[in-house]
Amino acid sequence: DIQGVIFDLDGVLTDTAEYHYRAWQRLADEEGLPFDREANEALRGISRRASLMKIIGDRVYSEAQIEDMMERKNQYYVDSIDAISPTDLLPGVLDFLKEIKQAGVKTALGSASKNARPVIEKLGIAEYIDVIGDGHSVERPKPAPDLFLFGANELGVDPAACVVFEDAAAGIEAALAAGMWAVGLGPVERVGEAHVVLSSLENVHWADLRGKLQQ
Ligand code: B16
Ligand code: MG
Repeated sequence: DIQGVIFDLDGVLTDTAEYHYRAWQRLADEEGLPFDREANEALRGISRRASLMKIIGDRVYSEAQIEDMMERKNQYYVDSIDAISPTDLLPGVLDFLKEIKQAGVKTALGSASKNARPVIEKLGIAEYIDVIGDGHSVERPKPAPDLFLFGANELGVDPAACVVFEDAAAGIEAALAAGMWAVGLGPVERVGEAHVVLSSLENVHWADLRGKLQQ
């Protein structure tokens, strides 16, 4: 039976993607690097460094310049998330969190972001998340299974009894590599490898979903 739920953050509980996008765009403009909303799609769910590598492409920078650019982008991002509030929760999230808590299911966050903790607090959902796995928790980013395995281990739940909610292809891959159930949120073209694909958490009920996953 499923005993643990692991949530990705950006694209699942809230849409910080827009803030990440604006911060990267500002950095790219300052550096004269080509970047736009479409290019930003390829950054969904991937780490800060991997994102910058995609933006700089085959241009050559020193490690010091790379670190400086990552730091600047992060500063723009951190400034912009200051305004996050519970109204930034995606549709259905709060009801779903309440429902699974009621059902006695344990919950973990499995986000690539090093800023996940303050975002969870600003969203007002810290009381619904038992364990935080974030960009500080493990070395290897998604699609490696490490972050989700960290969450399961901290929860004390067998990976096979965990379900991951993800909006990124790399996240679904990571969940499957961890031997967990995967629920994809978004278009089939992106998250079609998941066991169940949903458009959002709106009107999703734990009892139904659990049945769908285990049959
Ligand atoms: P940070 P998730 C990811 O969050 C974002 O989708 C991705 O755009 C970002 O680069 C990554 O976190 C790292 O974030 O720069 O704050 O450490 O989807 O894994 O919750
Ligand atoms: Mg995500």
